[in-house]
Amino acid sequence: MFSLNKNLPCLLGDEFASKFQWFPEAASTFSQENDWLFWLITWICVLFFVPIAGCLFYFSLKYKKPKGEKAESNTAHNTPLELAWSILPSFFLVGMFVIGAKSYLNQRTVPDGANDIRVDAAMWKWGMDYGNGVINPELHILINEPTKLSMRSRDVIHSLFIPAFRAKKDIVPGRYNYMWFEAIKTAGERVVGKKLADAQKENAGQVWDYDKWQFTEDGYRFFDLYCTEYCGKDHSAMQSAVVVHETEDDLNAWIKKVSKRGSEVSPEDWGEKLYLRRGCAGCHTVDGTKRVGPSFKGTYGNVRPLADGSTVKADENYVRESILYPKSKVVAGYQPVMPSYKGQLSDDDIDSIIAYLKTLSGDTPAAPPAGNADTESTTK
Ligand code: HEC
Ligand SMILES: [Cu+2]
Repeated sequence: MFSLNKNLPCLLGDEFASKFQWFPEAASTFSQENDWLFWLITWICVLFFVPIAGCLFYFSLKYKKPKGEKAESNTAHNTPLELAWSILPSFFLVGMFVIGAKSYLNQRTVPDGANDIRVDAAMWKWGMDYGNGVINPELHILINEPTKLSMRSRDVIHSLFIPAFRAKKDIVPGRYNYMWFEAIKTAGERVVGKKLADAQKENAGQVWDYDKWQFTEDGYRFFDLYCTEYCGKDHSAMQSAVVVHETEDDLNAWIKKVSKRGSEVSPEDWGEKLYLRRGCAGCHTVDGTKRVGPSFKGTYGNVRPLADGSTVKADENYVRESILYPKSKVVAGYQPVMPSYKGQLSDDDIDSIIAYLKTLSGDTPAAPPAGNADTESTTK
């Protein structure tokens, strides 16, 4: 297969790009290829534009007629000249097309043996599936190995874009779409120790603020991941992080850590983590304000009015049913838009969410679980 010389200088491109930050960091094999081609085309355009525009100006001044004088017709024809300026540039055009097409085909053809991660896109959250029911909004991959994403949407068209990888693909409901890439560098040194602990403490009980901290909840530096297909009200919030791991052990350790509640984590804390990580927070608040769905404050143990006019007491079974079969009992005043989490949350996960909801109901004061979520051990 055709491959561009990765070491070819980007003409003046690299210089410019790093100086003006036109492009985000180049962190995948595609980045080098795409940027190289981009600058090649740009400079070919400049090469033609400058002399043509220069001649245009020069001649329009040189042959300017005094006012009032009639313009003469000039039908003189120069065949060699016309052939030359038609045929020569077409070599450039065909060249650009061939390089572009080859690189496009390369980016569309997933190599055999790529690590496969399933991606579940929904309004307005990402779920990256690492197998065995481990689903997390962050994308964690291995360096120098091709990763394939098998993507599906539950509702409308989304699009997954990782600028640093120059990789992007639409996700259309009703079918699987695929993309692949190979990361060539990590996003930087992992944050450990006090800085991480402070951030975790300050951020406790909220959806992790990637913009503010510039590292993930576990201290990893990351590349941005966006949805680039306008998909509704909270489209702009549909962003996540890509973490490139240097070793398989490190990646597996992370997967293990997010996979299930360790014995040292209480169900209430785990329930809160799931509430933040699994997209519930996008539709449900815990402070009493309505969002797309009702707030969880005071839900548990109270009587819920349903859309069909009946009522139900919010006990364990009701919450469980609401999570697994959201459409079977719809709360009055809300649209039945909640996605089902069947097959995505384990029984222990659901128990933990119920335990968390109990802490938010009226009788037990909703004390913020201050500082006890810091079980993260920072190895490395
Ligand atoms: C896309 C928005 C959305 C997401 C994401 C979502 N929900 Fe919902 N949820 C709703 C809506 C809307 C309702 C009210 C209508 C209904 O009952 O289906 C609801 C109702 C509920 C109820 C019943 C609440 C009540 O007041 O009686 C529970 C419990 C619940 N959701 C739990 C969850 C959990 C747990 C998660 C995350 C794992 C979650 N939801 C994610 C939209 C969402
Ligand atoms: Cu989207």
